[in-house]
Amino acid sequence: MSRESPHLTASAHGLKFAVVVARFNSGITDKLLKGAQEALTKAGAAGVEVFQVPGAFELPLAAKWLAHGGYNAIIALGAVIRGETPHFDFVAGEAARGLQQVALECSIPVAFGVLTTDTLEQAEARAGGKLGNKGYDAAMTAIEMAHFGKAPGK
Ligand code: INI
Repeated sequence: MSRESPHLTASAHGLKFAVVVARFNSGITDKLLKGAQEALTKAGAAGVEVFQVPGAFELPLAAKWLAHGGYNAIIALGAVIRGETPHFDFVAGEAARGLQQVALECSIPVAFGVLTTDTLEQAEARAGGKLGNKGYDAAMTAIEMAHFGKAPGK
């Protein structure tokens, strides 16, 4: 669990989740996936399906396709690490913008578990290292928002 997790302890009983994970920087994203799966298993999720895409740029379209798959929430995982060109800004920016767009247009929680860091070390610290696991945190956000989505009068 992340040291500074803002999440309530939640049960995920009866809830189904899609996890979509980018293979780019898989040394990091594999750990984010492990964290997300740990959170969902601990919370007793009724169903978890994992899908892979090449990179973070592909996450929004995959999330959009999954938005109508009967899931209570989607968890998007990726790692965008700054290089020497502006490529980082396009990939990270479009991943964030696109995932939020899917959430709002399709009315489904899409948790943003995409690391955007300057260095590999910063990513490692947030993927099961000394700063927790943002995949775990994203899954906890998805659980909380899935409950919110089922709440009467929302
Ligand atoms: N994709 C990532 O997920 N992380 C990165 O750090 C990254 N960098 O640095 O280039 C990256 N690029 C690939 C991108 O997501 C797309 O897969 C590619 O542009 C094809 O659409």
